[in-house]
Parts: sequence; structure tokens; C-alpha cells
Amino acid sequence: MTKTTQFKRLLHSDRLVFLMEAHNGLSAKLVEEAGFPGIWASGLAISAALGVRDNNEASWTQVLEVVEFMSDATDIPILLDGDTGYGNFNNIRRLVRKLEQRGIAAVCVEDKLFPKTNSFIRGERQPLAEIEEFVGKIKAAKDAQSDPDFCILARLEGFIAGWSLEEVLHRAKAYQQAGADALLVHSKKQSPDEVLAFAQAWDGSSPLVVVPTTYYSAPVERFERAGIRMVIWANQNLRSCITAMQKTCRQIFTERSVGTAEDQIASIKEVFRLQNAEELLQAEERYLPKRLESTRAIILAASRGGELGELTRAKPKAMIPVGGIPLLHKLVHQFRAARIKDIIVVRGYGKQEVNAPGVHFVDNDDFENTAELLSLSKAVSHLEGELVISFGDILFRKHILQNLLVEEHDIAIVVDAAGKNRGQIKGYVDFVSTTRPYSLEYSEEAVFLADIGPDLPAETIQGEWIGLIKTTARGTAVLRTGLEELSERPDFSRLRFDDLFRHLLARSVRVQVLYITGHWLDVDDLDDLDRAQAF
Ligand code: SPV
Ligand code: MG
Repeated sequence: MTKTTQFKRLLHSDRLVFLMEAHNGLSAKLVEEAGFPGIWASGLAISAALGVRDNNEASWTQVLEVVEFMSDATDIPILLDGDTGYGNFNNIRRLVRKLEQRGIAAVCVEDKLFPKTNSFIRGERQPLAEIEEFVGKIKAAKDAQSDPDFCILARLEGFIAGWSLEEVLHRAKAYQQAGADALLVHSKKQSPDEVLAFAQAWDGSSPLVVVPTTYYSAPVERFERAGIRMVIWANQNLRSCITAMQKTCRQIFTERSVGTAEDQIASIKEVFRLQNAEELLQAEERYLPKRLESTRAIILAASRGGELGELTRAKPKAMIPVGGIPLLHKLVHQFRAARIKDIIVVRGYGKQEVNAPGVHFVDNDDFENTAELLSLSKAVSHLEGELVISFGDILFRKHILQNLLVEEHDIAIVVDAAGKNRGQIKGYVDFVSTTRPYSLEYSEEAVFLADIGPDLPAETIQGEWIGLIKTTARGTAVLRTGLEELSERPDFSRLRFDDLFRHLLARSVRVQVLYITGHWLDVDDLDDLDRAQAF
């Protein structure tokens, strides 16, 4: 049932119906959870919550924004306190159209002048609108609605302004004839006498609504007996949160601690429940790509890094601090930042010194006599699904991993085009030749690995593999098969990644090249370590 139909039915219910005030999305939700069938979007409460006065200081579009949040947060109908309609007949026409668009069920408009003042502030001095002018406003509002169940309530401020019962009845009849769906009779008396007198004199041809703010102590049965259809508790939520917040603020300020207050306020968990945070988690499961979530990383960190001398006497180079943080921890952090949670570290030298929170370890205890592929084979049970393989002694900028992760080819490696001139001064460089040299020109065409190894002819070298591979689930399977095939070779324990790549190339497997230019480094010796400290 639409909210407009729900509201219309409430107006014509044969039982007394109670609406409760709300002033934002959260309070609206609380009203709904308490069991109320509808919400009073109070002008007083909304303006106060916005930190301004109930004098049309908040613009009508600002009020519209608030009620839209309220409507989005709830499934019960909202009756907006539309003050005097924010102008003349023309302004209320636009208001009604906008309210319909935002899912508001009804609006109440009072027979005073714009800008209005709250009825409890010198109400007796407040001028009423001319009857004809207000009648025109109601007619215009009714003509503007497109949903036949949208309701316009006419609010009688005659008692507030000190007019007689006759005058109020006279106006009521005129507003009813203009098309008002219900009449809200307001009073600032401590007793319900005025509204009950009105109800008694009223012929019942329109539903009556009352707002017992000052005469709150009157038993509601009296309204029921008088044939009143709807009671609005107009501001109690606003007032209760003022009291609660004042108390909490005072307490936390004077105690300089949250200690005592903590048990008296809603838990963060309750806040999340009210926001329906759970729904978003479920939606993320449905709509977010799972690819990155299920990608795992294998970090090869078995070697000592003898070139670093004393520094690696007690621990492997993966645990050497760079800027105070072990290299391995930096790598793990980078993977986590890319939402890779499942991280496997192959350790060997000084394995008792290798740690990182939340990672799985596998060991290559024969690290002294073996090379990269043997280390990788120790993690063979993890060679499944989408995978990133990384050397444990490299540092790279975040964008390199991000770009690698979105590559679509089954096997992709990162090649530093700037590394092509690195020469042979360093220990072992995985030089790379490709199907196309690095170029700044844009090209749709992917680049593929043509050859790799430390001894490539200089003129064929287009870069250096930095020690990062990404594979799709299919690519991982291909890599694993290649690894298993090579493991048959008697020299398997001495084989390195370039051997694996050449093996794959010989089987016509395509390995995509993602070019970078710098923005990474490996830590092979003390000079590298110096550079890493500054990275
Ligand atoms: C409001 O809640 O803003 C009202 C009711 O209009 S009263 O404050 O009693 O005028
Ligand atoms: Mg109001």
C-alpha cells in the first residue's frame, strides 16, 4: 500500500490514531520501530534540530531534504508540518508536487502568514490569513496533487490567536469546502476544553486532528469520545534528545572521560543496526567484484641476502627494517591495502625471525642449496585461484600492484623499462625482451614476453622483470603445470623463475608484460638498502 493510502486510511480509521514527531531520518526510524503508524514531521523540531528558529528560517527546500531522508528511512506515512505553505497558493502548489515526488503522504498548512511564528510564542498577537486567501491556497494545493490519496490538512490557528469558537467553526467549514482532507484544531490551553468544544460543535464531516502539547495530561479517551481521529505528539522526541544529550555532554565534560556515560548510551552496534549496515555488507557480497577479495599472494622470502653482510647474520633480508619497518611487513601491508587477505610467505633462512601478523608460512628448509622454483613448489598447495607472486625483497609504489591486479591476461608480469640499461653489475637480473618496446605512445595492443634471462643479447633487452607476477585462476593452473613439469628435471632445485617463464614460452603460453618505469626497487646490497630507506 502506498504511504498516501496508508495515511488516508489512518485519517478515516475508527480508532484513535497517534502520530509521533520526528525531525530526521534516525528519529523517524525510531518512531516507526516504536510501533506508531505515522510520523509528524514537525516544523518546530526540524528547525530546532537544524539549529534555527521555527520562523521559516530554514528554507522549504531544506525542510524537503530532511523529510526526504525521513521518508527514505521508513515505511510508514509522514505528515509534514508545512507551516503556512511557504508563501502563497503558488508556493504550496510546488511544495505539494515536490512532496509527492519524495514519498511524503500528507501536508498540513496553517491559516497564518508567512513567515510564521510558532504558536506558543505570543500566539495571541499572530495575525490569521484572510479566509479567501487561505481557501485559495487549499484549493491550489488540492489541484496540484496527482495522487488522489495525498492529503492536505487545514490547520486552524484561531484559538491560538484568540478568536472565538464561532470564528474557528466558520473557517473550518470554509476550509473543508475548499477540499481539505482533515482539520487540525490547535490550542495552547492547559486543558483540552477548546478542542473538545470544537469537536462537539463540528458536524463530523471531516476528520479532526489535535496536538496535545500543552494539554498533554488530558486522558486520550476524552479525544476518542469526542470523535477526534488523530492525536499528534508533536515535539517529545526532540525534547527527549535535548535532555539526553545535555546530560551526556555534561557528564563527559566534567568527568573528562566517557566511562560513566558509556553504559547509558546506545552502543555503536545499535547505531549500525539502525543504519541497516548489515544490508550493505550483503549487497557488497552480491555486487562487488570478488576477484580481488579472493586473490592470494605468495611472497618468496627464503633467502638470506648474504650481500647485506652483518645485517643478515641473524635474520633474512625480508626482515631488514626499511624506515623502521621490516621489508616483509611493508609488502604485507601493500597487499592488504589492495584487499588481498590470504598471504603466504615462504621462509627459509632465519625462519624463526620471520614474522608478520595474519600470514601463513611455509618453509623451504633447504634454502641454502635451492633456488626460487623450489621455494615456490613448497607453496604448491596454495597455487590455486587468482594469485600474485612477489619476491620478498622488493618495494614498489601502490599503483604498480593496482595496475597489475586489473590486468586481464592469464599471466602478467611487471617489467621495468628503465631497467634495460642496468647492465650486469648486479648479481642476477631477469632481463626481458618483449613483443614491443616500451613507448609513451598509447596502444590498445598488449605486450607479451618474448624471452627472459640474465644473458639476453643487449640489443634485445627491453626491460627488467621486477619480481611480481599476477595470474588468473587459469593462469595459476598453467603456472602450476609448468612448475610440476620442471620439477621432473634433475636440476630443479637450482631453477629460477626465468627458467619457468622460458619453459612456458616454449609451450606457447602467453605472458603479458605490464611496463613500468622505475618506482620500485629491490634490496640486494647495502646501496640498495640506502636507496630503500629513502624510497
Ligand atoms: C510543530 O510541531 O511544529 C507544530 C506544532 O506546528 S506546534 O509547535 O504546537 O505549533
Ligand atoms: Mg509547526
